[in-house]
Amino acid sequence: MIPGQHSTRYPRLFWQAFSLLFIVTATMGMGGCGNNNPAVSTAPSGGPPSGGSLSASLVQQAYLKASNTEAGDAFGIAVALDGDTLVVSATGEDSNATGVGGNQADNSAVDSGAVYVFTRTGGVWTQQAYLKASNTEASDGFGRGLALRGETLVVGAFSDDSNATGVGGNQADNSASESGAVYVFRRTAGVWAQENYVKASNTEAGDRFRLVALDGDTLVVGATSEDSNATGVGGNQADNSASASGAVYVFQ
Ligand SMILES: [Ca+2]
Ligand SMILES: [Ca+2]
Ligand SMILES: [Ca+2]
Ligand SMILES: [Ca+2]
Repeated sequence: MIPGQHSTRYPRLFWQAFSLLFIVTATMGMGGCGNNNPAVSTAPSGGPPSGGSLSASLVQQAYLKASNTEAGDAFGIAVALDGDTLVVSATGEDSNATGVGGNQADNSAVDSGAVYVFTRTGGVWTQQAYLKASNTEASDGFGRGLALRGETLVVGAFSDDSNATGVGGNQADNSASESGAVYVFRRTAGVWAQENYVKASNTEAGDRFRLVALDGDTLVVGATSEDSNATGVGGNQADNSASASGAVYVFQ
């Protein structure tokens, strides 16, 4: 998959020339365009910035690769950072493993995708975990969305194909091609485990439910190819007359 090229910058004069209302509208429109905008999936997870101390004399601290580097894996297509924990995804990774710590050497599930967790101790980064979906299959693109807050990690897979809706549905179904899914992982005493499998409330083929943001007890998921013509909050989810208009789902 080739990341989108949508710019997130406008000339200063643009901002000065239009009203606040128009700016808000334009910003919402940008967030919904394209299926593979890395700026969306890798944006900060929300809430007040925890940084602000970035040195003016930046130096590179580390050069990171996957534990099972191979051609075409696309390691780094999305990244998320919280404190001394860094997560990196590789949507082109090909192992058929499921869950945490599986067989990284397998290549039988092409482009299923993987997520790698790194931690930093005393300025030194090491890989802590190798994560796969609980229902790994070829072309699922696990890792297209990433958000990390404390001990909770959420991962979007843009091409998961289950027709399930809501939380904890049937992961084995494949009747809704590229509907997308989100996986919630939690770390306890340094050990990662999958906690939830999340789908949209109106799952349908091609919706690409997979871009995530996380803050506190709230999870937000974007599906840029959802097709309802509804407007605002709580509209008709069953409509399909506005192709790829996009939708956002909030979970708590
Ligand atoms: Ca691949
Ligand atoms: Ca591989
Ligand atoms: Ca599947
Ligand atoms: Ca629909």
